[in-house]
Amino acid sequence: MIPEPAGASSHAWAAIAYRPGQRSRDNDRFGYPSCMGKQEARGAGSGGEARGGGGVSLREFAADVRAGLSKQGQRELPSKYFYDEVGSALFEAISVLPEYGLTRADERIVRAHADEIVSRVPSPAIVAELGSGSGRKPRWILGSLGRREPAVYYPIDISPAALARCEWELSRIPSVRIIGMLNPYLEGLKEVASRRKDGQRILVLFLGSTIGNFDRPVGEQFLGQVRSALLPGDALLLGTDLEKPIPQMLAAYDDPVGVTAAFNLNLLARINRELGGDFDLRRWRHAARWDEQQRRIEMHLVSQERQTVRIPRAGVEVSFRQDETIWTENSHKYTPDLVASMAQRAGFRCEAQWSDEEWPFAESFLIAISPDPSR
Ligand code: AVI
Repeated sequence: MIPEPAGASSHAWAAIAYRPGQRSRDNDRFGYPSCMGKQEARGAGSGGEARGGGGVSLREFAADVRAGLSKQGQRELPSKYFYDEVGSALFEAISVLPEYGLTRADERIVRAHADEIVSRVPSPAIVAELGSGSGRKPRWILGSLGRREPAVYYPIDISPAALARCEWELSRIPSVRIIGMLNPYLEGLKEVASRRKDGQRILVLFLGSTIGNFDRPVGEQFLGQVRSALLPGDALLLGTDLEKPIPQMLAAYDDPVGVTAAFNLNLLARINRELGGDFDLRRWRHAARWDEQQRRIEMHLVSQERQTVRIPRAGVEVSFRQDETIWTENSHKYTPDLVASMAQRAGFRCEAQWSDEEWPFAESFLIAISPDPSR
């Protein structure tokens, strides 16, 4: 572990607490890097293993590609592999597209209600963020908290570059010390919890509707695991994108400029770069679909003709029919009530919700409740 600096983080590069070789299978599922500004990461795991963009081991990438593309029926690739250096830059571009209002709505709500959010967390408090983000959203909360008391902010991410960038962005907030945690989300949160001093409350930030990229039961299970790492009275600020008219949702995931298409296609390009694949990107197109039953946008890559693809470093050769798709991402949409009931099943009480007028999005302020209802 790299030791923490003695004083407050008045410089750009705050400490990164890194615990190698501790990734469990379950945590890995929740350990993909932040959804903003995911940058190239190297060495974010056990020593000596070859790594690709985003800090993921090439062996793991190859195994996931092999498993997903060898599936009978619907073939798939995990969305966590979107975020290599190119994919992270494309996601940054998506977040400023006029058709994709999610990121801006999230920031507007946090900014407008930062003082109230902070006032709901008793003093003294520390802040942990799942995903280190671009720093734009936590800035308002940390500014408010720093005006109240000296505070520590722990961004948790498996990408060292994303952490470094976040620390750079937030380094000048008065009275706030930043300690980056180079871990999967749940591991990092447990580590933060183990460092809390007597009487300190934790405010966890899980913004950007990242939860929407988990299957619904997995997302709920994840919230339950976050709850398990906390004590009653700790808080979770959860950002969720809300349902809106279908054409608006489809446009957000299939913009006319083609940035989202490039973001999706980059996954195939990444397989070519890192695993020696021979995907011909001109024979694939991006598609976004609304699944009415599951209430989610799905992203797919559609094979435009019959073709066979070889990926030597994943040890696969796959034939695709014309119009066959590879399913790459789910983005679930919510209603405010659905978020509150999901949170309740996971062990939280929803104390407040704020939404945005321009782009339906909800920020829910959740309090960890005692598992024993009589207490
Ligand atoms: C990161 N995540 C919340 C984004 C979303 O909206 O589901 C990822 C994304 N995929 C396409 N555009 C944005």
